[in-house]
Amino acid sequence: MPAEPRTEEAPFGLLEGLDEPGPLVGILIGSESDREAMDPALAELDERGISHELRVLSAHRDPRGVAEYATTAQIRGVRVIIAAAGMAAALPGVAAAYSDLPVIGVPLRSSKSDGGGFDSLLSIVQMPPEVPVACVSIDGARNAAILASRILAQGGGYSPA
Ligand code: RP5
Repeated sequence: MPAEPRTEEAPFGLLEGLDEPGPLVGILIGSESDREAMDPALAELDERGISHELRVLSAHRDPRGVAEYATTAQIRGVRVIIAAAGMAAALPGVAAAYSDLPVIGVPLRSSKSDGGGFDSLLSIVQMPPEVPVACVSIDGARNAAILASRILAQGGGYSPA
């Protein structure tokens, strides 16, 4: 009797996207509605000649997609992740949970929220011990890119155990 075809999904992070070399900076946004707010980050990275990619991945609507991206980013060559989201901004924290890369969170002022961006700011800075996320100001896309460039400029000298 022939073997049953395997139907279960491959464990995320093992196969997805590994054949696609990555840039130095991976930018994640939680929604298409966040794209415009991150334009200054893309412009700054372009200005500095730093390769980057932007993916729309929601921590709440597509948690598996975020996990897949974060687990494969480093092996693809990504060295810093910038993650931007508004409202209950779980995206930077989830990226940091699945990757040892430095993650810079950008809290966004969503027009759909009454929180003025403070909701997102608090969501990003209140990470528990052992899962660090750096956080720039509300709508601080440009500073996130500048910080990423400074991290990239540091080179080696230390390897985590
Ligand atoms: C967040 O909710 C997103 O990052 C965005 O800032 C906000 C609204 O998302 P949409 O409803 O516009 O997709 O998760």
